[in-house]
Parts: sequence; structure tokens; C-alpha cells
Amino acid sequence: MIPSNNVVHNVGSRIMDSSFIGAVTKSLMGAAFTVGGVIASVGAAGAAEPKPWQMGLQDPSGSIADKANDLHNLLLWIITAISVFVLALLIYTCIRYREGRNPVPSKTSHHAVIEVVWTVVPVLILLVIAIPSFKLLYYMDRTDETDMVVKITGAQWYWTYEYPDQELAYDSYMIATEDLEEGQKRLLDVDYPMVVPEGTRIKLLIQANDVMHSFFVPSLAVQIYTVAGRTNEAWIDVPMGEKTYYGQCNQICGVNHSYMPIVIKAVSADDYKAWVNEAKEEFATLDRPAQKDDATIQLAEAE
Ligand SMILES: [Cu+2]
Repeated sequence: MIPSNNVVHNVGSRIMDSSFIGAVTKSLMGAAFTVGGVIASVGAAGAAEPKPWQMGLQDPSGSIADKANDLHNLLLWIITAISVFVLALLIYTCIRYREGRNPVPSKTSHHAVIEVVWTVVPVLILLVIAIPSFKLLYYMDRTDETDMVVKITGAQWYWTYEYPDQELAYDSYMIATEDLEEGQKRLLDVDYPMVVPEGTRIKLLIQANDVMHSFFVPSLAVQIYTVAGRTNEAWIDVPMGEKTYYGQCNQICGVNHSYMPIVIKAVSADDYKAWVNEAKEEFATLDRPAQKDDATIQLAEAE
């Protein structure tokens, strides 16, 4: 028996969490500090969320996000160098070979050396990009070292979190703008966040109840589609420190797509135990209205 809970459900709008120009600026400045793999790590307390007028990515949390951020910074250096080089070449050509200075244009149509260079150099650049990309892809694909499992189900328009080891499940709805309390974030805070212990690696089993959704938490660098009838797997590396990570569904999933935010709350191990006990009591009396048609869900246990 997996109990659950069902509360208010509401509206809001999407928030952009990054912009390209901002990312370039920030990363160019940030890259100087990140060379050598040193990432300015985020403060232990607080929240990972989009900020008004934010430029650049959210601060990375955990090993996956650190690596993704490093790759992003590397790519920005490369893409910036290529863009500057091409622009300089264009400007030089326009000036040097303008009609006034160069009235009789060259009729050259082949140049073996140049052709070899402009084929080989891009291949080398792609190789330089591919190696860290594949390393990251394999790193974030799966891991055997997870400490616990959370099963996440996307539904129109809320999330269901299930802790199979704890026999605990509940729904998570956005808090309506009119119901917000002091300090709560509009369009981002939810009634029941996904609570996890700090410093854990968590396997996520992700599926959908109806249409496609996407579980996206930028600061943890996790984004995975939820598909009905299929279980996708991902994992997150929640670092030490009590912190709240905000995310959103980022697959257009219907009229209230913008109103199914994700909140992951990392707490200390003791607080987590206390929360599990409380949650078991709180959600035990409720049935599972959203998923009453599901067969009783039997999940694989964490290794
Ligand atoms: Cu959705």
C-alpha cells in the first residue's frame, strides 16, 4: 500500500534561468577561476534557484553539475576563440582585398594546403570537445554507488515522489500565488518538496502518468524526460549542506506546464529520519487519487 496526498493546484509562469550572452560573460570571467578544475562552490546553506536578471548558469551543486559546468566553460572558450578568429578573418579580408586596394582579384580556385588545414583543424577541435563530452555523458548516465532510490512520476500538473525503501509516496503541488507565505517563491515553491538527506547519491526512476514531462533541476544538472509506460533512470549527487534546489518541468505538457515546479530539499541525516517518520504518518491516511488505476507499484530496491 502506497499512500499519498493531494492538495491545491495552481498557476504561474515560466522563469528563464539563463541567457546565452550572460553565460558567455559569466563563464569568461568564471573560467579564469575554474581552470584546474577548481569550481567556486556554492554556500552550504541557502537555495539554488533562478534569480531576477540572472546571467549565466545557476551555481553547480554536486559532482555531476561541477563537471557539466567545467565542460560548459571549456566549450565557451573554444566557441569564443572560433568566433573571434572568423570575425577577424572577415574584417581583414574586407579591408585588405577591397576594390580600391586590390583592383585585380586573384583567380585562385584551389590551394591544397589551406584545404587540408581547414578540414583537419575542425576535426581536431571536435575531438577536443568530444573527449570530455563523452566522459561526462558516461559519468552521468548511471552509477552503481547510489545510496537510495526515489521514484518520480510526472502528471498533469504535479509531481509524485515515492520512496520505495520507506514505503512512502506523496504528491507535490505548486503553491498558488494567493497562498504564498512570507519568503516563499512564486511559481517555484511547492507544498511538499522532495526531501533527501545531504551528501547522498540518489537513483531516480522517472516515469509519466499521462503525457511527457521533464524533470529538470539546473543546479544539480539533471534533466530527464518522463514517459508514460517507460521508466527512465538518472542519478543525482546531492552535496553536503542543507539546501533547497529548485527546478521545473521543462517539457511542454499542457496548459499548466509552467505550474509544476520541482523542489528538492536537502536536510541533515537526522532531519531526514524525522521527516520520514512524520511523512509516513501524514500521508498514511490518504489514498492515491491521481494514480488509483495503477497496479500496486513494486519497485526495485537500491543496491
Ligand atoms: Cu510537465
